[in-house]
Amino acid sequence: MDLTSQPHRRHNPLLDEWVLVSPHRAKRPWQGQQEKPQPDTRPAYDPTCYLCPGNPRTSGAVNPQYEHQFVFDNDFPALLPNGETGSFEEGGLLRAEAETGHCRVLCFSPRHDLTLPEMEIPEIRRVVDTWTEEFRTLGGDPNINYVQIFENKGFMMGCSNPHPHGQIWSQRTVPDLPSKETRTQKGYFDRHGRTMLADYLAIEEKTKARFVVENDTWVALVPFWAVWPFETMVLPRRAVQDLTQLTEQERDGLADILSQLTIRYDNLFEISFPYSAGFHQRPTDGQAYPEWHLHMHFLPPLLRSATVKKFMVGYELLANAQRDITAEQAADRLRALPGVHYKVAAAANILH
Ligand code: H2U
Ligand code: ZN
Repeated sequence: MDLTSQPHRRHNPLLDEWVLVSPHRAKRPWQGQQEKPQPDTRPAYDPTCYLCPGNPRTSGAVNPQYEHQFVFDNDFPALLPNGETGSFEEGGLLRAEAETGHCRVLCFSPRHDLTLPEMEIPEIRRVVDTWTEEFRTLGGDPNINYVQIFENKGFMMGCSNPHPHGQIWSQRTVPDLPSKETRTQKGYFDRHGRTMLADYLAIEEKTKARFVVENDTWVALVPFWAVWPFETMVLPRRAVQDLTQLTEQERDGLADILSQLTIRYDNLFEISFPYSAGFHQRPTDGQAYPEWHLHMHFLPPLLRSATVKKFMVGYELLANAQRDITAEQAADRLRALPGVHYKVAAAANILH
């Protein structure tokens, strides 16, 4: 079967879902940007920003003069720690359960004008350490069985504030997607005695056709079954179940791979590239999860330029996901981009 020109379906073994791929429709989707991006005019400190150091938040709390990272309880949390317990049922079809948890906000940097690709790697490493400690503390709570660490970046993704930040929601139940990934990874581990993603990485390693960037401890690749045009997965070479099991070298490696990947994302259309990204890790209910292989998903909406996004509509909403450009084409495109941020490159040209 020809994966480069024939319409076909690809299977996602993590979610046990399919994506329809229509490569014959991809008429040169990478002509580069078509409109001039708006210049980025963010100041290093914004007196009106509720995440900048020293500023008041809506709740009346005042942020400390933090120098690296700052984590606080979300003032408008989707989950409450001491909520009601109990459930609701009617006729066997209407079911509801009380849910409890914590919502935290993590500022990656005191600088209002930076994002991950513009931060120094040692500073990203501190973010990795903060994620790890949040996972350890929240996951250690007996009432918390799953911790979701994520970042929503860009107004296109519904992010309310350009100040670099992410969120951490932790809760009593395991939400749908990590719960599906637990089921599929366990099925694979029970049959093969190895994690699904270790075996997947070994297949990808043979050709590296879908690799974007790699280092000694991590790989960022466009998964074979990617849905979003420039979707990637960030995988540790060693199968670990959660962030707390990473060695010092692997934490450094994660900071490096995040820098390398997000710089290429920004360079793709020479804009601050929007995405939703986050970790998938083992549930924190105290059971053993040898099948779990920690990873990150990057889910960016853009297709063709700074403003042309992929729409998940019609067939996608009613049948299943579909894409035109193949995962291999997306990986080729990302891999070929320079590893120096376009703003840094532009500044260096001015100096010459
Ligand atoms: P997003 O922009 O990624 O949605 O995150 C911002 C979060 O910050 C959002 O969940 C919270 C919002 O509830 N927030 C506060 O906790 N305090 C504030 O003063 C404003 C916004
Ligand atoms: Zn700010």
